[in-house]
Amino acid sequence: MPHTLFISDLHLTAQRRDIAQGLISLCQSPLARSADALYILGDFVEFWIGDDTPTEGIDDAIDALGELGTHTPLFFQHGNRDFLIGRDFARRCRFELLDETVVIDLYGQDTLLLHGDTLCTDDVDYQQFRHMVRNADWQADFLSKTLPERLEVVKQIRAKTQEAMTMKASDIMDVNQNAVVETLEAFGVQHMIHGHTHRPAQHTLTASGQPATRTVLSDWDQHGNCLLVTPERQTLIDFDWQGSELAPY
Ligand code: LP5
Ligand code: MN
Repeated sequence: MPHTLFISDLHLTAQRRDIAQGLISLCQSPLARSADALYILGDFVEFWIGDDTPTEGIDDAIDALGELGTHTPLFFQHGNRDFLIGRDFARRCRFELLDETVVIDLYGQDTLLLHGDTLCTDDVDYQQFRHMVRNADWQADFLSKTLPERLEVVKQIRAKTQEAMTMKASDIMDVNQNAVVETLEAFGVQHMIHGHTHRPAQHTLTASGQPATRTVLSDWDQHGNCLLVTPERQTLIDFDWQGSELAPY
């Protein structure tokens, strides 16, 4: 059965060896090795401060992904944690870098793929922050710093972010429904898959006066997760770190 897989929000880090094991299990699964493609829709790692970011402690998982890439086409979209992933790391992982919003033909259904943070338009503070850190000059200045300096900047930003998030209502850190519909209509599609919000679900809505769907991928804090798409259906699969639930496929 032809199938395509989608994952996001692993937040891979040396401090979470269970998540690394989950990715290795997925990459070694027959499901992944027989897929038409695997798409990673951002926040693959906990943070990325340039392609010289140390990867000790997760090298085995990264190398498992790169090995999967010799069997299965891999695609990657930046998230708000890893928008600095560049060509060197992409080459190591054997994934193709995608634009931040793309439309793919998914078994005859044009489907919009994006990380999802741009849909959280009620979070004005975040959107202003995003505008700053996505600026090419700002990034060039940041990347010109030494690794220790960049690590210190990220530490400061994470502290400020976590403090800011405690003051935010939960709903402003979810997508704005108008932004969802406007984005679908702007691209002239009826289907969307994204991550970022850590609120996995398969939503139905209306866009351009027609039925539409929005599928939200799960984060990997408690378990592995992938969206399995076949010509017939979409299924969000939670799996344990050994990938037990992937076996029947
Ligand atoms: O990441 P998550 O899901 O916890 O929260 C996001 C938004 N926060 C961010 C910030 C990142 O987590 C920071 C770590 C990224 C490191 C990799 C990039 C390193 C290179 C560039 C350095 C920045 O994305 C959070 C949203 C939340 O999603 C839900 O959508 O609410 O947004 C915020 O909390 C942002 C704050 O509201 C405002 C910004 C505060 C920090 C400003 C410091 C600027 C000083 C720069 C120093 C040079
Ligand atoms: Mn995110």
